[in-house]
Amino acid sequence: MNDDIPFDARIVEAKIKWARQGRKPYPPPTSSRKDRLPPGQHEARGWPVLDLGITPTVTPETFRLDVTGLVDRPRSFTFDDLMALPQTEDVSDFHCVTTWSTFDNRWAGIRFRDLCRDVGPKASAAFVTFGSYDGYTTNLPFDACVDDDVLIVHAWNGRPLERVHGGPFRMIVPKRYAWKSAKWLRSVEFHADDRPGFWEVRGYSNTAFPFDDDRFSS
Ligand SMILES: Nc1nc2c(c(=O)[nH]1)N[C@H]1C(S)=C(S)[C@@H](COP(=O)(O)O)O[C@H]1N2
Ligand SMILES: [Mo]
Repeated sequence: MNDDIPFDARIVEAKIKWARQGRKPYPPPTSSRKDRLPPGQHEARGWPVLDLGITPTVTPETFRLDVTGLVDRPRSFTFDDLMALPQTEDVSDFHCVTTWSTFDNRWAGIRFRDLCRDVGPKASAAFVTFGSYDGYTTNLPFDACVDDDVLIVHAWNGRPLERVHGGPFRMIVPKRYAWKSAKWLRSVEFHADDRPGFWEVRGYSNTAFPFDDDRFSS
């Protein structure tokens, strides 16, 4: 259970408790923008920071992204290697399980799909594990990762992605709760089998669909 990560136990214990109780952490929303707000969410002021209490220092010089597992061309990408892949922008909303959402985030980065073109996942690669510099992991089905809006981002609203938000590179997977979007991206591994990540083994939903209020595993 990632027991070697020196995470902040208070942060982790509180979230495990919610998962055990299977309860919604706060009352339902009163927002007028219900149409784009998933159940139980509210629009945050600013962009909150949420992680395990560890903020790794990763610079463009030291950054590496190791892509391994069921791929034809495994590769360790440098910062410049990633920036040399096709660049794109997308605007999306972001939903954290602790009930805050942020709207209209303008992301710049590389489509995960374009990274896949480079490494060539094998037909047997059905699941992906994202690994981070703080030791965090999260998992997704491969199919969920190749949507247009799934990006490896390096900028937010026209500015380089701040270190506290996972810079230099993090994942953004808008259709799932934010814990599926790994900050300080370090590795991508393709598997035939599903391997639950840090929160997924601690009572959080494996699927994590905000609009289904799909927060905890039953
Ligand atoms: N590496 C790493 N990525 C992570 C986390 C983490 O603890 N470590 N927390 C996740 C959770 S629970 C959330 S809500 C978002 C928060 O991203 P933010 O701090 O940029 O808002 O990052 C996700 N990605
Ligand atoms: Mo979260």
